Amino acid sequence: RPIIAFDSGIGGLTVLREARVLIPDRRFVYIADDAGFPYGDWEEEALKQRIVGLIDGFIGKYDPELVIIPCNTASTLVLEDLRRVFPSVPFVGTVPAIKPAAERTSSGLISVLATPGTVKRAYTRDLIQSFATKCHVRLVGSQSLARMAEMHMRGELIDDEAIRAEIAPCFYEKDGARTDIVVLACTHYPLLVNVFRRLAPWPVDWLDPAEAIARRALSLLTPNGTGVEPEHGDDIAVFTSGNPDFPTRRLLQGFGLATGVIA
Ligand code: DGN
Repeated sequence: RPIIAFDSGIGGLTVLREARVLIPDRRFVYIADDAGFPYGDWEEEALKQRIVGLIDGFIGKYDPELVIIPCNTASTLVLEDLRRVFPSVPFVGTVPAIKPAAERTSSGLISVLATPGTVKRAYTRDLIQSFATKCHVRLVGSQSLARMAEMHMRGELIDDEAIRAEIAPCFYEKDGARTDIVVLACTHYPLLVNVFRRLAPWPVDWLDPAEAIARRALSLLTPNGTGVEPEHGDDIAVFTSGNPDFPTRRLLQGFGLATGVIA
């Protein structure tokens, strides 16, 4: 039984990359809802129905051992519904890493960089209330960064000044202190982290939750009795709801992922 990973596009590959390292003895099915991309702009009820419907189809087809939702915009909206609708399937979500950021910050000033959807969710506000009341947390919603991450991965040119403008609000000062952690609360953003580092007005810790999510997924699996790892090239299948040429084999190879079946 495979592990399903589901995102609106290629952002979830940043989590899949870690999951395949920690969990080499499982097959993965990666689903990119490219036709629904970007999720940040969707009306909440419509997006819920779309995601539950798509996941339903793939659960029926694959009978997965576990489903990872490496997408903050989806997880902060629909994780509770998914657990209720599919009670026998374990789900691992991806939500803004506000708790680890609050534990780690020295200045007490944190920013959360996410899609407009994640920024406005009650779930995100609750995380701040529960774990970061001693810190100052600034939520920064970007309309365009996820799209720019997709362009960057396709080898298209992206504009430094446009990116600089998107990340600029993350950097602020208060009582002589300044932001020291920016939470990457959209799985697309680690794809741009080197660009962020280059353009940042000062160095910060860019918090990427991918490894923590992979660890959580591993902790929910029962050990593989056979101990046999899937054949290289046969351990991942990729599905897109959009243009079948995308994600491309080249992109997967760039991630160190074996080439997949694109259907
Ligand atoms: N990668 C998704 C996330 O983590 O929120 C969202 C990308 C998008 O659809 N804009």
